Amino acid sequence: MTVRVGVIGAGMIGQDHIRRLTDVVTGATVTAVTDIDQARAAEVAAHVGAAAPPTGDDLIGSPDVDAVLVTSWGPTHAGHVLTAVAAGKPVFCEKPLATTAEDCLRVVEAERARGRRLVQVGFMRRFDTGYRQMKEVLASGALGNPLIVHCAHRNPTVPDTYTSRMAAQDTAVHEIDVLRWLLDDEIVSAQVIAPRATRKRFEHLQDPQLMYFETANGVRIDLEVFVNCQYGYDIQCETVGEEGLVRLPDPATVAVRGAGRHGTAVPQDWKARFVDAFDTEFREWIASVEAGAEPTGPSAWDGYAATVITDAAVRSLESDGTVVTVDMKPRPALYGGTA
Ligand code: NAD
Ligand code: ISE
Repeated sequence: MTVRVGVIGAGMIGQDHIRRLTDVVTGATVTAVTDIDQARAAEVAAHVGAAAPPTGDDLIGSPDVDAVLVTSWGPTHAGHVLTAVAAGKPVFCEKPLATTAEDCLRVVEAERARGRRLVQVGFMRRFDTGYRQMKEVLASGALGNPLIVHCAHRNPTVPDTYTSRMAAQDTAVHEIDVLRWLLDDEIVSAQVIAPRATRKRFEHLQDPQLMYFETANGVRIDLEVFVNCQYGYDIQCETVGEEGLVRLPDPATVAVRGAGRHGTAVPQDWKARFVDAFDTEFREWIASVEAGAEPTGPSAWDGYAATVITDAAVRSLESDGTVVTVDMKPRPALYGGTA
């Protein structure tokens, strides 16, 4: 069976995922594309021979759409996801699942009411080979209990629309998700400290930020978020255990010797750094839809958890670095919990 996907939001990542579903992933075809910018939707749809229905509701209701991909702006995600769940269609939602914890919980409740998972959230790092190898090492027990995690998330620059809150909401949210999964543990508190600010930033922005998280098992995480670091897109992660440590590899590139130097290139953006992870993410999502199975990737509950934890980080930043307790509801049985 070929899975017929309808895409809501034909912007930057929407177009990239349409290319991926069309040219990279087998077993999928894009049959509909919609955007509030209808001219853009028509152009992108025509490129892949898809229809361009006027609204997200029309797209979700179309008999030519088996599964829905939401790549519109964050505040619109929850509405489209709820409509897709109500229609009983699998839905892949780019991060964030919703911009408020309340809206995330509405999605969780909608899935619980149907008695099955239909939603996958676009935290692609769980599909990165390096993170998967780290998880295997940690799960094997070879390093004993994990104790400390050191991370960095650096972007070369950000536009002036990027705000200090987005360091947690848009950027650190990827570490928040991947570390919950990597450690199989829950984050219970957040603290954000503002070090000396770089001069290479827009005046309104606190950059870099140092974030500290504690897990239920007492693991301490430090995360440097530096979004105007100038030199590249650089993701670092090292977990220290009782009997050793495991470190995320840098992406493999050739080493060049010349002009008196020896080195490898640093990726310049997240698209290049995580291209393989995105491809794997969509291959596995399409395979689950094709099989009529529940998705195996990040769930609506993971989307809720990420939003609650980023809310705590934002509250800490805005209260001069107070340690903020994460106020998370008990995890329902549908997502492996007991509630
Ligand atoms: P973008 O602005 O380039 O594209 C969004 C598109 O959605 C625009 O064309 C806009 O007109 C359209 N749109 C907005 N509301 C709509 C609605 N209700 N119905 C239909 N179309 C609508 O933004 P982007 O950079 O492509 O980001 C989109 C989403 O993807 C964001 O939530 C962002 O956080 C997420 N994202 C995820 C990653 C990742 O690493 N996983 C990376 C970048 C962006
Ligand atoms: C962006 O929104 C993303 O989602 C990228 O994956 C992330 O690494 C980047 O820092 C964000 O700005």
